[in-house]
Amino acid sequence: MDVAKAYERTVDEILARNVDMVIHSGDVFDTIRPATHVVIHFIKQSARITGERIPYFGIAGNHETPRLRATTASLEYANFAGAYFACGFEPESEFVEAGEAGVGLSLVPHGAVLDRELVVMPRSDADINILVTHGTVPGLTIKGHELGEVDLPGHVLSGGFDYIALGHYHFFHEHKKNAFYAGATERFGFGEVDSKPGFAILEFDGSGGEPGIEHVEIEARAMVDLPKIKATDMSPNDLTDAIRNASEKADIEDAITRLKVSDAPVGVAGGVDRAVLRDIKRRCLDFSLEISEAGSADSPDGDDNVDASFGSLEEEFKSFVAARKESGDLQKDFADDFLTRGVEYLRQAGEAGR
Ligand SMILES: [Mn+2]
Repeated sequence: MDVAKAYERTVDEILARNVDMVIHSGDVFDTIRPATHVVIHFIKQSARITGERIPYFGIAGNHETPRLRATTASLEYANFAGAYFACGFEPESEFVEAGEAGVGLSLVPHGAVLDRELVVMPRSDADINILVTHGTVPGLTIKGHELGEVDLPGHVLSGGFDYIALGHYHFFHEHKKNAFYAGATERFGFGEVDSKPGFAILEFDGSGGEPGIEHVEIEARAMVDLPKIKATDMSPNDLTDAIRNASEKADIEDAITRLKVSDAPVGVAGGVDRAVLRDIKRRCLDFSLEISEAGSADSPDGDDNVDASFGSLEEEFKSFVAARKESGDLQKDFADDFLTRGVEYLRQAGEAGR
C-alpha cells in the first residue's frame, strides 16, 4: 500500500491554497532510516512547495530523531530541496519573510524537548512568533484517559508565542486557543478509525490576536471496522457464513478492514473456509481477522487492542516488555518500538499459520 500518497495529496491541497509558509511539526517518517523510495518521494513533493518559493520549515519528531547525537537524521535530505528541518537536540530560531510579515520561528525538535531546562523565547524582531514542537502536552486526553506521560513541559508552552504548532498526536486537536495539533495526514492503525486526516491552515490578520484556524481534510485510505461477531456455539460453517455476511454488509473495497470474532469454540477458527477469506482479502487493501476462543483471557469485550487469536502469547510478550521497561532494562523508546514490532511479527506469524 502506498502510504506516501497522503503526503502528495497534502502538497496538492497546500499549493491550491496560496499559502505564505508551510510548517511540519514532526514525524514525516516513522523510522530513523526510511526506505529510499520513501525519501525520494518526500524530497520530490517537498520540492513542489519550495519550487513555488514558499518557505518550508519543520522539525524532527520522536520517530525520526537519531538515537545518537553523532548521527544524521534522514529529514536533512529535505534541506537539499530548499526546505529546512531542525533535527538535532537544541532549539533553533529562524527569521522568515512570509507574505507581508516577518515570522519568528522557534523550532524545537523532539530531541531538544528532552532537555528539562529548555527555555524558548519569542523573537523581538518578528511580527508573528510561532513555536514548533513535538510531543505530549500536559492534560492531553485520549478516549477519556489522560496520558500520564508528558514530554512537553508547561513552561515552554506558555511563553508568549502567537501560535504553537504541535506534532505527535494524530488527531486535529485544540490544546489552547493558540496551540493545536495539526493531526496526521494518514491513519496508522485502528485506534484512529474515527480520525479525520488532514492539516491545519492558519490565518493571521495582523492585529496580534489569535490566528484563525481551519482544518483541511484530505482523502485517506478507508478503514472499516466490521461489527464484531460473537461466535458462541458456532460451527466452522456458521462462522464462515457470519464472516461472509459481515463482509457483504459494508463497503470494504480497497479499505483496511478489521473483523473481530469473540468466544469461538476451541478449534473452530481453523475450520473457517479459506476460499471465503481469500475472496475478502482480494476485495480490500488489508483484511485483519481477529478471532478469540471461548475462555481465553481476553475474550470478554474488554481490551479492544488485543488480537485475541494470539491472546496468550501476545499477552506474555507484552508483559515481558512492560516488566523490562519498568525495571529500566529497556529504554522507553526502544521498548515501545520493540513492542510494536514484536506484536506485528506475532500477528503475521499467526496469519501465515492459518
Ligand atoms: Mn511522534
